[in-house]
Amino acid sequence: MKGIYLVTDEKASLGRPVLSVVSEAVRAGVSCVQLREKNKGTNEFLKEAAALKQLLEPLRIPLIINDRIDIALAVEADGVHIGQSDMPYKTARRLMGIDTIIGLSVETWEDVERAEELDVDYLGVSPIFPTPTKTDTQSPWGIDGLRSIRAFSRHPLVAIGGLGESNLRDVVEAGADVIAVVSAICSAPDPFDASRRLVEMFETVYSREEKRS
Ligand code: TZP
Ligand code: MG
Repeated sequence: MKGIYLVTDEKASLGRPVLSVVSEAVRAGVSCVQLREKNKGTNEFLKEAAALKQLLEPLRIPLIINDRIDIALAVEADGVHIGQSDMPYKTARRLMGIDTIIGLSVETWEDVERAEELDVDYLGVSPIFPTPTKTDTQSPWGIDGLRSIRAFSRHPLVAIGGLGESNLRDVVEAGADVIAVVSAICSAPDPFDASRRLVEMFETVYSREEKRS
């Protein structure tokens, strides 16, 4: 697992439909898409998930659903992303099956330690920096926190929160395998161009890191 991971947010998309932002981003090479809907009813969420599944499946880009295992199962999404107060990992795994992706947010060091016992597919290191996109968070990990998690954890790390072109290099160098963004793509004047620049920058920095290790 590596690359740029788009997390959707209709509110942050400057009036554009989520589907159009996602299609531009995948055309530019993002590796993974998470549908995150905080304000929609189940029916609308389900329709959006089905539309994204139709777009992403032929491209072999994983579709991850935030929080809602029922929606993920209904559209046969590739996985779910759960937070510490969502359905517990083991229950989510039992419902989703072994071949799906389950990502878990870690917001405290205790979360990181507990996750070591779980066969999650990645940790969402949340948030790296403070971000207006999500304000109900614990204190940010910062680059040093991310580095400590990298040294301790056996799991792939997806960094999220306040990330974009200006800090991508530092975050990858500190050990992130994946850079997750909302506003850097959803709120960009041109989501294709913004995604392209992030993807290219990621590839340059990550391949340098791989050579080093
Ligand atoms: N989880 C932790 S921070 C965050 C989420 C969903 C929002 C990230 O948004 P942005 O705009 O990329 O900072
Ligand atoms: Mg959640």
